[in-house]
Amino acid sequence: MAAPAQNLRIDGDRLWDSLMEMAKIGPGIAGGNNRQTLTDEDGEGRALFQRWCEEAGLSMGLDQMGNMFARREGTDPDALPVYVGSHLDTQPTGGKYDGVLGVLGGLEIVRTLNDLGIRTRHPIVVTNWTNEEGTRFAPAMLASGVFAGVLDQAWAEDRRDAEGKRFGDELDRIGWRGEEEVGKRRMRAFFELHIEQGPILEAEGKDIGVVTHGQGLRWVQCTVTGKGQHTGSTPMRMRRNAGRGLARITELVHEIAMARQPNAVGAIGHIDIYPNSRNIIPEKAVFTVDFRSHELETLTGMVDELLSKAPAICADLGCAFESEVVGQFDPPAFDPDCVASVRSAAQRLGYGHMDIISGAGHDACWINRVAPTAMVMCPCVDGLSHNEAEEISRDWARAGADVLFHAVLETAEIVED
Ligand code: HGY
Ligand code: MN
Ligand code: MN
Repeated sequence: MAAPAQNLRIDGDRLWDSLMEMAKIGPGIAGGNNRQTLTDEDGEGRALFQRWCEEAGLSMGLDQMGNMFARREGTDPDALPVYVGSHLDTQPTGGKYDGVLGVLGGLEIVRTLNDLGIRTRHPIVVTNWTNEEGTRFAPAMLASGVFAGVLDQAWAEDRRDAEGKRFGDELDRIGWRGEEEVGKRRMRAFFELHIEQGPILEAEGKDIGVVTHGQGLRWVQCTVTGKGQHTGSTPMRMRRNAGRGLARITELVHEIAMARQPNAVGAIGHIDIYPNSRNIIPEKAVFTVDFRSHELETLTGMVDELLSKAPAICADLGCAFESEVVGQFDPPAFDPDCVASVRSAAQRLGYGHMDIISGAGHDACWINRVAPTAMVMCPCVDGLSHNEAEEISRDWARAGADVLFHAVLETAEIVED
């Protein structure tokens, strides 16, 4: 298959305008977005994406987990489609680009092919995966995990948010559950464009990250149980303070990751204290440890060390300790041929690029189990993400979408007139 011509480029201004338009839906309080999965705002964002897809002549498929599949026909209807996409849901204090750049970058490829009248042999399908973030309904990458057959659909639909609302009920409530069975689609390949969400590309002065691998992840939800008592009248020696267990385990998690540098990270991002009253000694602390590494042995070693030490720490405080793994995936290695098409696209287009390991999890990490998959990354300012101040430049968005365009086009095969 001949490589796409060097002058084939997407319309960076149109992509940027679409990003800004989508960012108006589910605005945050500090310039970013709060468009959490299966909220009304998520429904609005889906409707806008659907309208844009229909305006681009795409036919929309929707499966039972709310995954959206907007299809542009190829000349060979039997050829497996090339999928391209990411997610439209955001963190509660999310940015405008995490996930959205990958979905709208895929749409921009279709818009450009329409403008240029280019036909491809393989169909192209632009995808929005439901609940990539996993912040309202754990775990992350929930619907792509069901699609890849690694997560059970009934289990996924029973996941509950902090208010006890059920995933399946919320999907029905916003009206975005399709009839299509999940995971029956077969793909020629899947490509995902995503901001790096880390500082490496910007620091190295590169416009493109060629993602060869991803980090594996373990989310260990811990429960420390002590005794709720009066903060004023209870003698110190009688206290069983669950908050102290949280504090000591927070430090332990940091030490476990620091002992494995540079190939490990660990932190506790989700914390609930009960009853969370100013004058009651914390009775219970529920929190999630987030460990990551691209080395499986390092990742499992961190979990083992946590679970070997945490019970004794809590016992010493007169508290009980329980844990449950609520999210996990092993370190993925992406498809060498797809990765090569990303790398050659960056070279052909003259963008500075480097191989990189993804620090964050992505839907591509699961889809990599069922189809040849690769990712394209662009920098973000100061490496900041999962923060409303997340920012990228127009040039970075354009570069990422150009490389995505060429990788998709090379795989979907241009049909010469
Ligand atoms: O948690 C992650 O890595 C992804 O951003 N959901
Ligand atoms: Mn993301
Ligand atoms: Mn994210």
